[in-house]
Amino acid sequence: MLYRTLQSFSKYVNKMVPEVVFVLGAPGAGKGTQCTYISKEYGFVHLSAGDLLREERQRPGSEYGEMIEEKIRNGQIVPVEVTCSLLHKAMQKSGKSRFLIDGFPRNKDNLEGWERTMSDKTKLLFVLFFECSQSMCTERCLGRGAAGSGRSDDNLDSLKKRFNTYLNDTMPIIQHYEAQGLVRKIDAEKCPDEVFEKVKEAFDEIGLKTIVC
Ligand code: UP5
Ligand code: MG
Repeated sequence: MLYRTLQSFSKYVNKMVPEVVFVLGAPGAGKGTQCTYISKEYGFVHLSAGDLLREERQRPGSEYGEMIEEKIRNGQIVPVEVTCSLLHKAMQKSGKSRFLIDGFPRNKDNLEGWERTMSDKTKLLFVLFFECSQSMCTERCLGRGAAGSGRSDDNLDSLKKRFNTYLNDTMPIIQHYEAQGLVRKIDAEKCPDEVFEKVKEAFDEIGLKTIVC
């Protein structure tokens, strides 16, 4: 009897732990686009670390605004204390329990900061890794810039820096998770719908169900 009660209590507690999927890949690989599809189909809350930082940059009176702008324009990574705190607040505010964390963790500082402050409060389900060539990603971001994205980093100079950071700092993080068998690699060079078909396979593989409307 006691064993059963403890078992159902532990199931209840486990259910309460927020579940997280990290979404990584080069600048312009399609992380944001695919997260929109996933959140519609699987009910995850999409939290883009880049979007949260851009919002914080715009917030009147933010003590981090200038620092964030400089880092973003130069393709450098904002200190984890700032990003993690924005992510944590957004998770709490949502009141939900399943999150796609888009574009994070992208260096050792991010990884260590997350592990220090968030890993015991969350459960990492897996890491989605969108693989796309530098030339295709650059073309996509420049296209988005030309179409009026307003992003201060959608230009050739920033893109070169963003790519250097991606190769030097983010790839080792992806390899770190790969060594733990947590990475689902997706060919992101196809059209968005075809990419999403592969994403769905990854979600189905771990038994995540689509939302029934
Ligand atoms: N597009 C998308 N998919 C396509 C497809 N399959 N076929 C053809 N076109 C496709 O897509 C980019 C463009 O490509 C769009 O026009 C889209 O329509 C098209 P998107 O889905 O936006 O790609 P995404 O991978 O999200 O590209 P993004 O530019 O957002 O990636 P980044 O990782 O560079 O940007 P992010 O916003 O995450 O970070 C920006 C900066 O913030 C970083 O460089 C860094 O300075 C800072 N940052 C931190 O410091 N810490 C963090 O934790 C996060 C960010
Ligand atoms: Mg994005």
